[in-house]
Amino acid sequence: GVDDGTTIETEDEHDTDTTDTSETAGSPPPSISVDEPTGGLTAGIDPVLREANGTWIAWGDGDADFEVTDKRDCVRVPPDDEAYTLRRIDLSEEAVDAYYRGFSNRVLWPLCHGFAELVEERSDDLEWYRTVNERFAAAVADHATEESVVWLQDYHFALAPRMIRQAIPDSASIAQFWHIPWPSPATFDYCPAGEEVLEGLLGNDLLGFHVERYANAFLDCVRRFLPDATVDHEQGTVQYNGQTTRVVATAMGVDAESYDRQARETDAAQLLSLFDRYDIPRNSAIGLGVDRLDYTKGIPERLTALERFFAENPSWHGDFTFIQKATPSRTEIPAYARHGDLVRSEVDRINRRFGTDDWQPIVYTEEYVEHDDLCALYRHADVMIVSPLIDGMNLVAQEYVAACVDTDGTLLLSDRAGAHERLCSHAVSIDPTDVSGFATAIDDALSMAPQERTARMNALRSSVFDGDIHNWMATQFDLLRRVHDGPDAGVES
Ligand code: ADQ
Repeated sequence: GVDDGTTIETEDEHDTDTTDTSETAGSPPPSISVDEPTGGLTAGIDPVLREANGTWIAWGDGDADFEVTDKRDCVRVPPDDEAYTLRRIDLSEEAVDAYYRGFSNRVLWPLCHGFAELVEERSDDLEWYRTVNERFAAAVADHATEESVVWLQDYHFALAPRMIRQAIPDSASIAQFWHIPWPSPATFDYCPAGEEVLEGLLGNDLLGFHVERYANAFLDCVRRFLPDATVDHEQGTVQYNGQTTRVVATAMGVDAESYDRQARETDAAQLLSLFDRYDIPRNSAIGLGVDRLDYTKGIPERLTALERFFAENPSWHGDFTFIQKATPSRTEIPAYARHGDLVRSEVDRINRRFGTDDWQPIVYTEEYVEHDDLCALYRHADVMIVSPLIDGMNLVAQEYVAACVDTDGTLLLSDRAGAHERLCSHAVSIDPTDVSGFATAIDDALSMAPQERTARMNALRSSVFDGDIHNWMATQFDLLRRVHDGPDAGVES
């Protein structure tokens, strides 16, 4: 585990509130209720925080969040077992728009995913990104001691590590995990203030990516854009401005046991009520997609492949239904709004083409799915389709495997997801842009012999359980301790 002095700083996926607090007038402490958010980062980090018993510094824009921050108070969460401290940073709407919906998600997100044509530079966004990074760095400095471990999450804090390094004792350690891909130098060349971004990240002792190719791309960018840095590709180190940064690949996993346990608790009645809710014929085989509504997730390509599959396989009409759960995300950004419209109109078009009075080939819903319903769907889906055009890792693929307790489902997985490196040998690999190969893979998955399906799923389950979230966390802290204290440092358990 991690000692109590740990300071963990992160950003919460903004699409749903992480924590909803409401205060009874004049009677602290406030009562707090928690909604589980949608987004891989928070889904992954909450169990880490519970184990670490640290301080989570995050921002929020809900009224209730302001009540907490107005008191300049930290709260212990979650309310039922007070496992860690939450410190909220209040950001104005202008700051959120420029920092989060601006530089983070109109510049860094598309750029890191190789969508340079979707980068939108607006005049004040970069300055706000700097300001918010400074505010977080100052908050970390408030909490940090000589022994602190500061752990930053993701692309919203590219500048903060260097600022934190200057503000806290030298003996404290700083690490960051970058949850999304890192682009090639040719693409990174389009990054406004690219050198500043690289310099910011080189304030870390340890910088983690999901897979080697992103770590290598980062080193390539440092070599190209910071000529004064010394890059050792073999050791994965950069020396710059008197600081050494170790750059590593450590693939993130999920809390596999909890998905397994929750899936085993689902019963046939729960599944039937889901079938009834979505008007699915009771004998239909089920395909499933679960994604944020993001242009990187390959949902239109998946719909095109399904259309081809239904066109070529009329015998499956009425006997196979595809459920697509899509969670609206970053909807104020035009590229996301356009993408949402495209997905919805494609679903309508395909349903009009093949649907009958009793059956729709695609059940599309944007509603939030409760965790137990999600696990019921994962458990009973015959085919899970995860088809991103590019994805740092993709946790949905791993959640499905962990919840597939009857070992009778098949995972179709894009060869462009980070998760593919871990799961490719026993998932059915697809190229999401190859319509014909993708449609054939859907047919193959539905027709696969039960023994093969089970053998593949058992192998997938071993990988997902071996590399779960606890393993990822232990690896991060083990590496950080070694980087910070030298290779002979002991590892606390
Ligand atoms: P995301 O892009 O958010 O994460 P992903 O890893 O698939 O993508 O995680 C999504 C999470 O949201 C999953 O835990 C899933 O269960 C949940 N979710 C999605 N839609 C839902 C719905 N309709 N109802 C309920 N839950 C839903 C980013 C990177 C990924 C990387 C993660 C973690 O883009 O590549 O895997 O961070 O590093």
